[in-house]
Amino acid sequence: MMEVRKGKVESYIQEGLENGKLHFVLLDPDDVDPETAGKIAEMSEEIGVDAIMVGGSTGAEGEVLDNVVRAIKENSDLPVILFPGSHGGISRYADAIFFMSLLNSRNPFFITGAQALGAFQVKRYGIEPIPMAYLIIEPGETVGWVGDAKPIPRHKPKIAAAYALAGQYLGMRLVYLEAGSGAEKPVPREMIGIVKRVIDVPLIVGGGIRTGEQAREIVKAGADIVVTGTAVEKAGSLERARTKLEELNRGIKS
Ligand code: 1GP
Repeated sequence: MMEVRKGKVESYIQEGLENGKLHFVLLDPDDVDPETAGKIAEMSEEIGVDAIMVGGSTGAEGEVLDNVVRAIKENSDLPVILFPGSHGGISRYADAIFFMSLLNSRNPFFITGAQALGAFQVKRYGIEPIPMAYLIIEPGETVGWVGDAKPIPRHKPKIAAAYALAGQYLGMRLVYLEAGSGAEKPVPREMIGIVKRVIDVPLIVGGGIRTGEQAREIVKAGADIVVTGTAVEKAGSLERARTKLEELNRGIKS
């Protein structure tokens, strides 16, 4: 894809989607050191990944977060999009932030509270905010627990669709279905299909996607953007991370 200009990450995503499906790699600063993050980002760019997301539910804050974002920026031209667990997950070195609301949280802090606490910082640093509806699907894993979500049952796709459409009507320009990082199984295909049929904004799906075949199925079901994290982060070596990235990217794009 083309180079991204500052403040243009959302249009980069939109233009990318005109030509096909996108693959975003999530790096959690609590799990990867800056050097490894830089190398994975460099590899990701070579392989054809479209953006790097940085964030996590625990410990992805302050200097630890800044150092990972800087290492990624130094080693690749891919846009870096923050994926914050709260207002602590903001780094001045990032290009954009998924300004997300965990719509099915029971705790207003994760729906509007953290957003209010972080808003001035986003403005001060000139980070591009991209409004996004964030929905936790069973099992939800750490983010479901930390975010005090009432995870949407896997066999209730219409509940997910209703929340997704509400998100769109509230003005959010992306919808993210999240099974939780490291989930045993990704979001069910039927749920992805029903949500996709109902909304008009791009659909992001992540959590538990480990193989190229799973990624292909997720795209076939209707996802526009696929997020992979654990499969790459925990590959065991950089060489294996490259092989895994290639496999996942092929699944998404072919
Ligand atoms: C988590 O959806 C992302 O927020 C990625 O999940 O780590 O399971 O790939 P995985």
